[in-house]
Amino acid sequence: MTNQALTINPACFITLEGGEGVGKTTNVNFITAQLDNAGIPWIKTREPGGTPLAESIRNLLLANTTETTEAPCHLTELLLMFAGRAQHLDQVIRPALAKGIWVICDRFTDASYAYQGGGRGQSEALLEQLEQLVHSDLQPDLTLLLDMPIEAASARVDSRGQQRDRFEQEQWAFFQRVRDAYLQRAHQHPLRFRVVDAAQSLPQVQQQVLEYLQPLLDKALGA
Ligand code: Z5A
Repeated sequence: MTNQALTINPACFITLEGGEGVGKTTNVNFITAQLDNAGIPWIKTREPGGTPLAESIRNLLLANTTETTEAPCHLTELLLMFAGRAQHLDQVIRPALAKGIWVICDRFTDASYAYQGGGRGQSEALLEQLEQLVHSDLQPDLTLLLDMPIEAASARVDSRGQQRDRFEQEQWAFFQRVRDAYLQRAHQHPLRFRVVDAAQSLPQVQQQVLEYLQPLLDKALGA
């Protein structure tokens, strides 16, 4: 368990995490609206993806496999996640932060700990090595973990009526391990993580998100 103080940079790097359908994208948009209200410059981005090359890697990672296509092995999947991340950091995240622009990112390295670590069983030591290699000097200022039971989140995904991607086709035991790994990450990094009860109504979720965002806004605005 680490217990470093929450670092507040001039521009903040905020990540949203959680399983499928918990409301990450919805709340990224809610946060950017709050930043607009406060007159704070921002970009929103996502992982895997965030640059043209990293989006190509995303397509490889999410594509459903058929009889004629090859599924990435677990190590390939992990390395592709970090390859895209290295590109995303270099082309988008670091340049924006350097210019004082806040970065709101839909998933980041905690997702690799949850999915490739918890879900696929890759070792924490390997994940830590890759994290060190790719961004030893940079961590999110705030990570909002949207947490809710997997059955209810899955129903939200189904209600969209879209085809499920390669990850979304996994079994419930996989998603339960992912959820458990996320909660363990939050427990290990209590000053960076804030856990939001994503099963609440959207106004209630957003009230909690705002409560966790407010200290960063106050700091930025000198309140
Ligand atoms: N992945 C990985 O394995 N390793 C990594 O390192 C990274 C990612 C970075 C793609 O992620 C996959 O990549 C992901 C893990 C893997 N796979 N899975 N599963 P993604 O982020 O693109 O995919 P996703 O997690 O499936 O996102 P999503 O389906 O778009 O869900 P979301 O963004 O969390 O939810 P949403 O679109 O905001 O909301 C879902 C619906 O619920 C929508 O209709 C909303 O209007 C509704 N909603 C939202 N909040 C509420 C509340 N509070 N009440 C009621 N309804 C709500």
